[in-house]
Amino acid sequence: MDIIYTDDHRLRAAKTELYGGELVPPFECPERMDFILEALKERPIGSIIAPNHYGTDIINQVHDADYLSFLDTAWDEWQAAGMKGEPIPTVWPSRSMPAPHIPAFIDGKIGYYALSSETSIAKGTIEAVHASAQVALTGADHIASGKAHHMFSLCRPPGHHASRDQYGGYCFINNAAIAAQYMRQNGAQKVAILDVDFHHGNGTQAIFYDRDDVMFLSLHGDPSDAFPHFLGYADETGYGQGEGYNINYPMPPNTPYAAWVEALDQAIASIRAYAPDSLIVSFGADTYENDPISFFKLKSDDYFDMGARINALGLPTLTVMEGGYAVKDIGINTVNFLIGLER
Ligand code: 5XA
Ligand code: ZN
Repeated sequence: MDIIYTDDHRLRAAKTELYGGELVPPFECPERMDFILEALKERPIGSIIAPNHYGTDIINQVHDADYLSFLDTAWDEWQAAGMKGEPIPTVWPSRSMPAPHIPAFIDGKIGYYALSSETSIAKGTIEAVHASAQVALTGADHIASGKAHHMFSLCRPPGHHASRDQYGGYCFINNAAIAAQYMRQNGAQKVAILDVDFHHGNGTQAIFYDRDDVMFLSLHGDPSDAFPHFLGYADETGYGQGEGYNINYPMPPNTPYAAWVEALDQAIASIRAYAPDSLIVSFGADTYENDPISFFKLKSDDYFDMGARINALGLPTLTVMEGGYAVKDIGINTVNFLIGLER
């Protein structure tokens, strides 16, 4: 399995994350990629190749134009307003303000386009975000063109929390969603996205919620206890044409692999019944027992089995990197998954 990767992710190097009432160094940091690359060097699974460039057509189909132009200029506008630190939203259109205008001033705009407050935008963020999107599109192209049966898009920043017009949870452009849209436009009639990151992929769910050509299945920490809190419940099953094509498996604190894998097997059975042309796995290693911001109890060896079960579907599969913050072990766990996937 080849790996798509670019060093351009390093352009995203925010200094601050609002966590536990304090400004701390972001959990989502460039070192995450270094540990994965190191593990891939120790246990090679294929070549590491640079992304191609596919422009912005597909990105424009998945995200709104006003949101993308906000991302383009947010850092510069924040600087121009004379702000000292990194942009963190302080006000939102709340339930009592249901039809918000888009404010002109950057402080208001950030509140409009952010879904959460941990994700600081910094100099270089937008460049890294677009590079990450091209990493996803390159992986999608290799699968859609039949050049490869398995590909790994080593995306950073991640994407699954980004909706059509909101960023947050360290995500800006939804890499898995643009990969699915690319595949749909390049031969696939049906695509399934299986999200095994600890957090619910609220952005991916929202983007495809009313569609039956992209099925979305997510295994995650129960949103009643875990970020993103306001989406990811089991009764969210799709809307209109999309009814029945969204499946959530929320699970409680301390879930071990033995329980988690029962949900995985159910998801796999649903994917088999859907019979997609290709599969996208939103992979996060934050299901790991030592992840600092998550609460599942998966062990390093469990990732082999996870990969092998998904591989048994026999589908052309693109794995897209999402979260995982136990940086010392993120490489081991990710490579275990990828090796399992090729078993
Ligand atoms: O998959 N999403 C993440 O790992 C980010 C969660 C951010 C929580 N504040
Ligand atoms: Zn996550």
